[in-house]
This record gives sequence, C-alpha cells and structure tokens, in this order.
Amino acid sequence: MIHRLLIFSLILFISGFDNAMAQSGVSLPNASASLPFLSPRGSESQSSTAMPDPATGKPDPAAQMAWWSDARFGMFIHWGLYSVPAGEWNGKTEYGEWIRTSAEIPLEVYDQFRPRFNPVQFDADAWVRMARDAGMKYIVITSKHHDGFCLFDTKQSEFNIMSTPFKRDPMRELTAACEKYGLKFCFYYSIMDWHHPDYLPRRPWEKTRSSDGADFDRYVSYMKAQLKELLTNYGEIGVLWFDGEWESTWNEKHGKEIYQYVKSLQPGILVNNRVGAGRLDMEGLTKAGAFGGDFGTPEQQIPATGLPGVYWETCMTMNDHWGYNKADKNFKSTKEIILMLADIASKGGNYLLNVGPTSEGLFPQESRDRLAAIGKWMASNGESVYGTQASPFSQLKWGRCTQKLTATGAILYLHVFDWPSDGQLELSGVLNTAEKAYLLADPAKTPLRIKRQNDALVISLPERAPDTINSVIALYIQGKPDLTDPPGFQTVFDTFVDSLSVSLVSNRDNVQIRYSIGTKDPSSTSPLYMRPFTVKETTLVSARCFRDGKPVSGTVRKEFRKVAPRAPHPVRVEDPVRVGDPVRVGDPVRVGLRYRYFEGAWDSLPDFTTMKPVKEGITPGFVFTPRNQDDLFSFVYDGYVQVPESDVYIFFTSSDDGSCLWIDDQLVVNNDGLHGLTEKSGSIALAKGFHKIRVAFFERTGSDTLEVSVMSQTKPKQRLPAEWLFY
Ligand code: FHN
Repeated sequence: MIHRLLIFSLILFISGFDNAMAQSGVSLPNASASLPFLSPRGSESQSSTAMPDPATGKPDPAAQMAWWSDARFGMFIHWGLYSVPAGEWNGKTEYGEWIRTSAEIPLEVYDQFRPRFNPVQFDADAWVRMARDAGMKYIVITSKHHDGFCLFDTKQSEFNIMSTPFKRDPMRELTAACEKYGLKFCFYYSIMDWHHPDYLPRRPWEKTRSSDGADFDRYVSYMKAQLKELLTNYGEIGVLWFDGEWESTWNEKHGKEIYQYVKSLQPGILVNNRVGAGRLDMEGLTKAGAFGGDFGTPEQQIPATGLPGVYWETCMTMNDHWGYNKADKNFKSTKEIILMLADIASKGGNYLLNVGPTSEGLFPQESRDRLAAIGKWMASNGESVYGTQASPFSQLKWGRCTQKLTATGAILYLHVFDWPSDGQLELSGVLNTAEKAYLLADPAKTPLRIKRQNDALVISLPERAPDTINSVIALYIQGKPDLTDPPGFQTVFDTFVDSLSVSLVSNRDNVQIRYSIGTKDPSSTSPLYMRPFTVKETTLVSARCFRDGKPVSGTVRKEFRKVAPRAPHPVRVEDPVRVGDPVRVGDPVRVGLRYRYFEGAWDSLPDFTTMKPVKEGITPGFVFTPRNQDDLFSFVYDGYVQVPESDVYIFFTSSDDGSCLWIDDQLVVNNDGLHGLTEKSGSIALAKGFHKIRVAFFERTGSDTLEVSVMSQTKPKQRLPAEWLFY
C-alpha cells in the first residue's frame, strides 16, 4: 500500500495587481474576506533573538518574527555587475539583472563588466539614511544574484567585488550604517548560480560550456561556505532571503539542510520560503505540505485577502526592473506605492520595495524622489503601519484598516483613500463602543465627533482631507473588534450524491448561531446551531449570529444541491482488484495508465490529436518518464479511475507548467497555461466504479511538476492513489 501524507489544502485567492492604479483613479485589488489576523503576541514588539519558549525549549516563532512583523516595510536592493550595462545589450534596452542569460552573454564576455564596476559614488550612510527616512526598517541586498558575482569579500571565489577597481566591501559599510541608523541588515542570496562550474543545470544556450565534472554537492558546500562568511563576518543579520530555488537540481532536502545550517550560525535569523522547493511561483506562498521557511514571498503582487496565521512579504519593483535599467522610466507613482503599503499592511503582510542602484553607486533620482515622498507620509502616519495587524473588516469601500490591540481594546487605523464629500465617514458592522478618534496628521489630536447609527459608527470629518493620497484616522474602541460578520459555512462541498454534513462557524466571541431552511432570515426562535447537521435533499440554509436573543450579524445563505452521479463504465476486469487491496507485484498489468510522450514548445496544451507521440506505453502514475529532455515536452495519460463509492469528488492538479484533467471526457480541472507551480481544482459526482480519466501536462522550460490529487466527503485530500488507476 502506498501511504499518503494527509495534505491540507490552503485555498489561496490571489488578485493580480490592478493596473487601473496606473491611471488617475486608484482601484486596488479588493481586500475581500480578511479574517482578523492577530499574531499570538499582540502588538508589542520583541527582539528577534527571542528567549526560547519554556514549553518547548525552542525559540518562540512569534517572538522571532516580532521585529520583522512589526517592521512591515523594508528596502530591497538589486545591485551588481548587471548595473554596468544598465539594461542595454546589442542595441536592446529591455534587460535587467538577468542580462547575462536573457542576452545570452558568454561568461568571458560578461566578465568584461568586472573591471568596469567601480561605484565611486557609493555612500552606505546615504543609502541607509534614504531607507530610514522613507520609513523602512530593514534592508535586503543582493550579496550574490543569479550571475554568481559576489558583492562581498568572499574567499570562496575571486568573482567578487574585491577583484574590481572598487576593492571595498560594500556589505561591511552597509552593515555599519544600518547599525548606526537602527535598521536591520539582511542578505539576498541566489541558489541558482550561472557562473560557478559546479552549479547545474547550465543555461540551455551555453552549448559550449561543458558540465563535465560539475558536482552539485560541491556547489552546496560552496554555498554553505559563503553563507558562513555572510553570517559570521557582518554582525547580526535579520533575514537570509533566498531566491533562484526553482531549478530541478534544488529540492526540499537541500532546503531544509541549508535552513538548519543558517539557523545554526544565527539562531535568531529569519529565512524566507525560497530556501525550499515548495513556493507557488510568483504567488509566493508555500504549497500545502511543503517546507516553507519562516515566511512567504508574493512577488509583484498582493494577496487578495489577509492570510490568517501566515507570515508573508510582497516584494516589488518601483519600475519594471529589479536591477538598474537606464531606459526604464515606468516608475509607480508615490500614490500607488503608499496605497499598496496600506493595502499590504491591512492584510497583515510586509512590503519589500526595490531600488536598483547605478554602477556609480547611486539610487536613480526617480527612486530617491519616491522614497522622500513616502517618508513624508510615513512621518505622520507610520504608527498606522508599524506593529499593526490585519484589518478585522473584509472590505471597506473608502479605503483600508489596520489595527493594534491595546490593554482595554483596540486602535483601528482607518486609511481613508476616498474622502467623504459630506464629511461623514461610515464604519459599518462594528458593535464596539467608540472611545475617541482623531486624525494622525493632526498634532493636536483634535477629537472627531462619533455617533452610532444602528450597526455603524459615523465619524464627522473636516471638509478637506489632510493628505491627498491616504488620510489616517485613529479610532479607539473598547474590547476586541466585535463585527457583525455572519457565520461561515465550513463545508467545502456544495453538491452531494446521497447526503451532506453541513457545518457552520463563527470566530466571534459570545454569539450563538441560529439557522433556518429556506430563504427566511433566522429569528431568535430558529434552531440553535450546536453541531453539524445532515441534508439529504437540495437545501437552502440560512444562518445568522445572535447575542442575548438579538441578531448581531447579517444572514448568510448557501444552497446544497443533490446531484445524480455519472454512471460508471462497464469495464471488465478479470480478477477484480478492489480499491484498497494491496497492489501486489505481478498483479494483472491492468493497474496503471497509458501514456503518450510528445516534444515541442507550447504556451498551452496543444491539440494532441494532430500529433504523433515520440514515445508511448504504460506507466504506474503521473510521472515524467521516459523522456528525452528536461524541457519542451508533454505527457498525456489515459485510463480509468475506480472510485470506491458514489460521491462528489474534487480533483486537483498542481503543476508547472500547464495541465488539464478530464473525467468521462468532461473537463473537470483547467490548469492550463504557462505558469509556475499552481493548483486548480474541480468537482464531479461519480457513481462507484470505473470512470474514464485523462490528464494532459506540458512543460516549457525551468522547473516542472505535476501532482494529481483527489478528495471526497469521506476521503481527505490525497494524491490520487495508484491502485485507483487502470488502463
Ligand atoms: O529571478 C529573480 C529576479 O531577478 C529577482 O531577484 C526577483 C526578486 O524577488 N526574484 C527572482 C524572480 O522571481
């Protein structure tokens, strides 16, 4: 039998960044459904070298994360040899820090930038002051990017800054400046290394650069030697920000080893999830069940909702490049950046905003201008960002909210993007008693009038907003936020074959849930929800929260539909191998799938009916063997899935790149397209027995993954068992 890890799925809703921001109006992604995100420790900040938790003897994760979580805002710096060409090569000006690979520059040609890298205008104090004055609390700088050039004095390779005319170690100067100005100093370190002879794979276009003799384990030792230099020569380091973990030579085992090694050198250091191999591509969070370091790393995007219990940091460029590109003038406006900072903080995340310095050692003027303007806003409003937790509200039409717990209740920081023309700011759905409110930009903290209108607090505001971008009101309330959020349905399924268990939940204190069948709002005499209940026919359930016999929420409704399962296929199997029987070696070869293997370059799944497979045969499951190459290939798997009982089944594919899954020729999962590791799902009602299954997958370049999972009412999410598969 194949024992399966119970895999809990973290269903993520990620909104791309709304490019309407680029126009005059501002429309950030909606901050939907963000549940209260309160780190277990409240809002006081603690040192990152937290005392071990007496209960476990291990460092308390929340205490270790405290400085970082309180900081909320940091500076990313991408600097290296690539700043010499500044994005230009052979007349093209579209490059950045990937120029060596994107422009296919051979090692010896790229090395010509080394004698030209002499940032004589570099001033560590000036850089750190600009970060500090922008309100940033930490700096993450590329100690080594993918090109392998080391921006620090390393004894492990001569390909470093000491072999340039500069002959100074900027990391030493920056760590001293951070110490002086009170910022945390952090290193970015790329696992992928296009220079080191032992790193594999080579770039596909490096046809003449042999990989003979390359020893990846020796490369990992090189990494460890450099990490030791970084973590013993530059004082206390806040974060090791790994990157470049997506190629096939890196895996979770390496990641865990390096994570432990880094922690052994500096126990209080934080490590991002890119040390492992389970990052969900640019969405940046960690795949369910995978090793994720200390925090997730969405890139160039902001999660659509808060992610309770998840530490995460969005990293983002100011223009369109990480490394300096002299032609790239597409800088985000100060307004966009400030609104994104508020949006991210309102969801409990950190914002790592990038600067790409020039080869002279200067921040581009556009970056300096924005940093100064952001700093001006932060000077008045920083307390509404630092040490705050995610909004308790799922959505506010006029802006965002961050919060801090106090001894008697909470401070709600209301970030008002759209100032009410009538001067009346309505905060709906909050039942707490308001103590006071004032504008953060008002040094006198002039009290603002607050009145209650049903379940809303209405704050009277001055005619003119103090800030044209984001004016913040501090609202003090008694007690933890008590919102009129309705209860939620915990039931993942909304269709069923025979019956379905319906469960409801509310994370509010001192409320009862009452429910009714049909469209009527539950009343104080409706059934009290005590435990899950079963429905056997299509049923509309309405639910509401009550307190002291009175409704204290709106009504939430959900229909649970009874559906007919698809009839099974009359597949004749000589010696029926029942699902769950041990799959013994030598069983009839029926257990397995037919596969067809194709080669080609696609951006989405092609029409395979027009193509002749390169190979075909039988395979035990969704594996990429046999194949001739690591990239540009596709597999199509066909057969039958024997489901153990009639039920609604949710199928999942988690793939990089695209995949689709059909049952009985019906498309159930569409996860097609050119993308990193992404999971999609779909459901279908199936009668017990055999049903046709087809899974198609394609890989363009880079990492490749295909995982097919299934869950039903009676079976938790698991990889689709091999013994369910027949051909
Ligand atoms: O390939 C890198 C890229 O150059 C840059 O460093 C970003 C920053 O997070 N990380 C990788 C792309 O995901």
